[in-house]
Amino acid sequence: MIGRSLSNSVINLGIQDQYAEALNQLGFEFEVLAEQEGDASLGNGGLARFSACQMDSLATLDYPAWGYGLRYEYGLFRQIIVDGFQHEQPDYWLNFGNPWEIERIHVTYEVKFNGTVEEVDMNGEKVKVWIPGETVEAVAYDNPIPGYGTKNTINLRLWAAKPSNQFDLEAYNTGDYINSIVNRQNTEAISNVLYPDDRSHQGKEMRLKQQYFFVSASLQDIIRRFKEAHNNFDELPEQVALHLNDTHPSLSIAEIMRILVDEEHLGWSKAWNIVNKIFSFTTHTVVAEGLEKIPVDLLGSLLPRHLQILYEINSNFMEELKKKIGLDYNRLSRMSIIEEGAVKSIRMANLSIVCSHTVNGVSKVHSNTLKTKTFKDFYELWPEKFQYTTNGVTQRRWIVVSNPSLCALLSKWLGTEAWIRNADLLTGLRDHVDNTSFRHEWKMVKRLNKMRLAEYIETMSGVKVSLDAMFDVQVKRIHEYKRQLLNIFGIIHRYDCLKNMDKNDRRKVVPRVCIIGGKAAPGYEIAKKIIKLCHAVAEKVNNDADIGDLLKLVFIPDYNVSVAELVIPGADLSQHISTAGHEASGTGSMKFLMNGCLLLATADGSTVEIIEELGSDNLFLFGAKVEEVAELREKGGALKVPLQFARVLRMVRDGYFGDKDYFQSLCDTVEVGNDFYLLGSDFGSYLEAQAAADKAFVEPDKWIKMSILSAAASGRFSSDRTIREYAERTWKIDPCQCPF
Ligand code: CRA
Repeated sequence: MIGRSLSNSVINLGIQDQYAEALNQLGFEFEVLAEQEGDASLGNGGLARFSACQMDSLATLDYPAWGYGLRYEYGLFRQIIVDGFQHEQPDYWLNFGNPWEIERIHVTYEVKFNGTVEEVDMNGEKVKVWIPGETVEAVAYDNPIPGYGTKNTINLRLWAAKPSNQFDLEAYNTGDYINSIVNRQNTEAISNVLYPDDRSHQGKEMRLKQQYFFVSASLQDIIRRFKEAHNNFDELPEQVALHLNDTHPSLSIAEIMRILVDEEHLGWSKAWNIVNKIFSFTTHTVVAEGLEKIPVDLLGSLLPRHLQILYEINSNFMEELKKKIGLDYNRLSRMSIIEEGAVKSIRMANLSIVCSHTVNGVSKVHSNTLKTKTFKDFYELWPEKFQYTTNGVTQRRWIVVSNPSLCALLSKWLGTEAWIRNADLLTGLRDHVDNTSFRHEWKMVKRLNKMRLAEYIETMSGVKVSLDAMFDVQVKRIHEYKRQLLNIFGIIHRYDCLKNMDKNDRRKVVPRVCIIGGKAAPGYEIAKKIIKLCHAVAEKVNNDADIGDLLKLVFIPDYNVSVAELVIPGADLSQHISTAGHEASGTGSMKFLMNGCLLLATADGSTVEIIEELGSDNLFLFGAKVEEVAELREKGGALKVPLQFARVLRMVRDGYFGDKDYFQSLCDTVEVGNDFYLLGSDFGSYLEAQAAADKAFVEPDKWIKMSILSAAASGRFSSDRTIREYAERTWKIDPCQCPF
């Protein structure tokens, strides 16, 4: 999820001024031109944007790394809102071409599917031969990723599916010309469209085809590049580290075994020893239900040889496991790569753990959950495999590109631009926090960014907002666990209080602009209802003359990287309010922190580490802790839920915001006894945290200090730190400077 590339590229290349000057001579303004670029949205949410940040850091820190992915014709859908409802439109981002990519027509590989496996005799030995039924061509498109302050530029190689010439041959042989053309179109469909569900991808044939297509092309490419300089596969682990970013590329394991055993004839145990040394794995998911499973039948018909390999890996693993733990059948079945049951499936996470030398979590909390719950059995078997590397974001994109005024201010007061490569230097801001001119300049920068954002809001939604109000933002994918509904209920409560106040009391209230943005997966009904409720409440609140500037609610449509670049610098407060234990890491909070935005958050994911850096006095913390959640859930209907919550729920149920019938099922999800994400039991402390934020906002000096301290604490959350940790601990690679 790269977003736009122009600003980032000229900044990283250090040619910003010359480029702007050259454009000027041609009669263009850089800022205006940069706005014309469309976003590359080839992913869903946090994981995809995190990958883009990792690429920027890999390039900047001179690591010799490549990224691989799919060149989707249609990226993540565009969200439009009609009458408060989300509609999805295709994102045909390649309409006018993509100036950043280089098509490598000579870098193509055949990717095969279907068919049968036969056993043949080769020099007296029985070997398995896969006779595929379908062949597709993968063509490479390279997207250069320039590092900052270095000549190192790394590559993001994306694969597009093209029909293979073999079809023509078949058509010629069989005379079935028309069908062969239709088949050609079907094959191109493999890289057509990105699946828009960001957490579950169970059992879809096209998705499996996409995964294998991506994995097979990438591995053929990696092995070809290895063979250019090496002829002994024993050297592979020394030369190549493969990182599985979640389980989506985990078929690589079966594919590389197939290449080494069937094509390179290394023999199973030799191949297995090599494979074990090259893979590392990061899981980005918390709940066991979110883990990818592929039905055996589906995999077997699409990739028959791979299924055999997976069975063999599993049977060897089970044998080894029995030697270690004995005949504990429950545990053996939990740890097996194959899940028995109504739909027999391959557990991609188990496969990845068994075959990787390192298993990473994305935050401390997440890693503890992995060790004590999700992968407890594996942790007990191989404690040394488990690590955690907290996610990060690149300050080049999230300050330098998106907040140029803050960038200039930081360099001025830190006396150097070195923080752009070394975010730890941001702690130096603490030295100036008591300086009034610094604080004044800081405030002016925030105001400027709020102005930009206010203009955007007015253009997008027609709502005029006051710059004196607190800009309170929640932007991320819409999910029940992220609890946008808690936010909306808080807003309804605020509105209700305002309505019941006399004029004198209203004058004391801190004005708020509540901003919500994010996409719902097209099939996720409840998430779509949350979007609709947000619009229904906005309609009521924004048109209430009693309320005026005291409260506004705006939904920003089509939240993407470019919108984030505008919204984040303009936020005073941002909300990261997932039910504790559900957000593996969260990276949005890190971007807000860097931009001097205060956080209102639960102790979930990376927020726990943010608190370690920032101190709990400098953010507004609330809600149940991870270790309390299970017990609260058990109490269920016996939980004490504040009266205010019941009142808000009643208002929605009674049709105070219209669409009475439509919202009933949404209300059911948070009704006492059914409230899985604990909105009711967290509501009281949520309101307290909101009140504390109001209180701090009326003391501008205090607020600005907290804002400065937030940015000062953000250094640890640079993806440069993340990548350095991966490089040193997981991949064991050194920086490698460009020689010219
Ligand atoms: N949805 C997690 O939920 C995390 C990112 C990146 C997610 C986030 O908490 O910050 O990954 N998980 O690590 C995911 O995509 C497949 O799982 C996410 O973005």
